[in-house]
Amino acid sequence: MGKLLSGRNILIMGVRNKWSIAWGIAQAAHREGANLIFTYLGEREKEELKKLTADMGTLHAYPCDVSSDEDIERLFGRIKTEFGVLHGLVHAIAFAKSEDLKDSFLNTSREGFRVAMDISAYSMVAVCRHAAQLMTEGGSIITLTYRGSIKVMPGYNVMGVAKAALEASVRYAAYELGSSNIRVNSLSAGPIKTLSAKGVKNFSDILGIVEERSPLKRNVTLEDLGKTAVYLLSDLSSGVTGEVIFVDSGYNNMGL
Ligand code: NAD
Ligand code: IMJ
Repeated sequence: MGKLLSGRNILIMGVRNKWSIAWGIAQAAHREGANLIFTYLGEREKEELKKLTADMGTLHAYPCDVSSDEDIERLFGRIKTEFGVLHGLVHAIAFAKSEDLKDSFLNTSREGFRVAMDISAYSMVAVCRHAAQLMTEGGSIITLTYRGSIKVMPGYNVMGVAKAALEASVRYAAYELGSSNIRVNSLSAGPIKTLSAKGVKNFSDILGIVEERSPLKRNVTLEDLGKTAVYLLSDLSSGVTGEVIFVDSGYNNMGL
């Protein structure tokens, strides 16, 4: 079989370092022949991207803070000028204030709730709208979610609410973009030790529970996520849209 993503322009948002899920997906898409375009949040992430992509050829990377409408508009303007067409988009971005990811969910402030929803859910709606304009040959958009959207994970708190909004946004976006042959899906990852999981209380216990109780008896890897992302970004998933695909060693199916 030929490479699954050759000739496809794919925008990857959310690489922070080599542990980032977005980086796992970027590597898998690169192996399948995709032309990768990256966004980064700040200078530190830009330097990290330069190092990570050193053997991938020319780096196409643009700054984008998704809390800024101007950044988002500028980003897609530049992609339109430099690439014309977009075939894929990976949204792997989430943020909540650290004080809202511990202790009491009910103590979430109005501002903390707004920030989590803005960066972790609304940003997907905004980038879908802009990306769709450039997906003139059809396309595939994916985002990353977590089972804390449907079940209570102590400490995940306002992020669980934001992920529920994100998953619902995926369904509405999929409905609107279907007639343009643009598919929108989310990939629900099991726990992975990234910077976004650092500092989570009892994280190694959580990893241990998945290893012990999941059908596959192991935790998922960046490669597992990368391969499913390739499936969702490629024509292999041509009939799939609006879905939440679990890549969690099957853990979500367990009752006990
Ligand atoms: P990560 O920290 O490597 O990635 C998070 C990214 O969000 C970073 O690149 C950061 O720069 C970016 N970001 C934060 N605020 C931003 C803003 N205002 N504008 C632009 N970018 C911004 O961690 P990760 O675990 O790879 O997270 C990627 C996605 O995967 C997130 O949506 C997360 O919720 C999801 N996820 C993670 C896990 C896990 O266990 N690590 C499990 C399921 C889902
Ligand atoms: C995050 C918090 C609490 C419990 C958690 C997580 N569990 C897992 C995560 C069990 C797996 C990681 N995850 C799925 C996330 O979506 C993380 C998002 C996140 C993490 C941070 C940490 C640093 C910070 N803000 C954050 N915002 C979002 O300041």
